[in-house]
Amino acid sequence: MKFDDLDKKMRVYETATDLCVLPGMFMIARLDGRSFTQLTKKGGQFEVPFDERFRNLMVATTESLMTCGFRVLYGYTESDEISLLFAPDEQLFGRKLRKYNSTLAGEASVQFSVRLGQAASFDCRISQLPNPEVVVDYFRWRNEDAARNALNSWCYWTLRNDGLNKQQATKRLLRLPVSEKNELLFQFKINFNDVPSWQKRGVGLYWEEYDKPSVNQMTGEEIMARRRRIRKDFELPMKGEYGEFVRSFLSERQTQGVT
Ligand SMILES: Nc1nc2c(ncn2[C@@H]2O[C@H](COP(=O)(O)OP(=O)(O)O)[C@@H](O)[C@H]2O)c(=O)[nH]1
Ligand SMILES: [Mg+2]
Repeated sequence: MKFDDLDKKMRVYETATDLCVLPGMFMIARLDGRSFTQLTKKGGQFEVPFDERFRNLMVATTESLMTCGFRVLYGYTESDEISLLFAPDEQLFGRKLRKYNSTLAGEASVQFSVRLGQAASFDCRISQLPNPEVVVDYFRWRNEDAARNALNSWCYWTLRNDGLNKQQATKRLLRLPVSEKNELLFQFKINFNDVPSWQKRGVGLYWEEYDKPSVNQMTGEEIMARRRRIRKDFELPMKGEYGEFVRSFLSERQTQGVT
């Protein structure tokens, strides 16, 4: 069989089941570290329950995903996961799902591994959301997940540090209401309100404009040039205010401004 014929024959098997995200659907990617419970435990290289160096690795990985060719309006990271909201009219790779999943998982894995100095990998999935309200709900969901995780992790490690083993600490926390988890921490002189915001609410990354002093090449005149850069927000707003904050990334100005 000639190469062209063979190519045509085989290509079908690769592409016939390709799924593309429909126009008008909002795309959000979520990447999650694979077996990071083990990875973070190994060699006791990270502090529990939260470690700033680990957080910085996640933030740097999120930033690299926002600057690797996709039009990402908002990046969000908590624990070992990253969420990315794409511009609604993103056309890269013809909106082919497999391209987004594989490229983003590969990019996150390599960026995180290089910074950590050891192999680590991420999986990726794409949510296809029908309207801005669901986009807001998505981010409120991950935000709430961060808060729940933070409370549980703080309680768990406080009990472990108090001498309980894995099973005892887990059992002690089983079905314990939120108020009693707060109370438990309080008994150890930990006020959950005072726990750093990034641990409870995660970290947001988004584009901001700024004026950069430069020189007009034609006239030699000093001018201010409008530039864009990524802002890392370690103090995200809460509840309803967070909803408004997420909604603002879908405003016309924001969705058209990303390059
Ligand atoms: N020590 C430490 N571990 C963390 C930190 N953030 C996330 N992790 C770990 O990352 C894991 C993420 O949970 P999950 O994705 O469900 O677990 P996985 O399936 O093993 O990746 C948690 O169980 C923690 O062990 C951190 O700041 N410090
Ligand atoms: Mg994980």
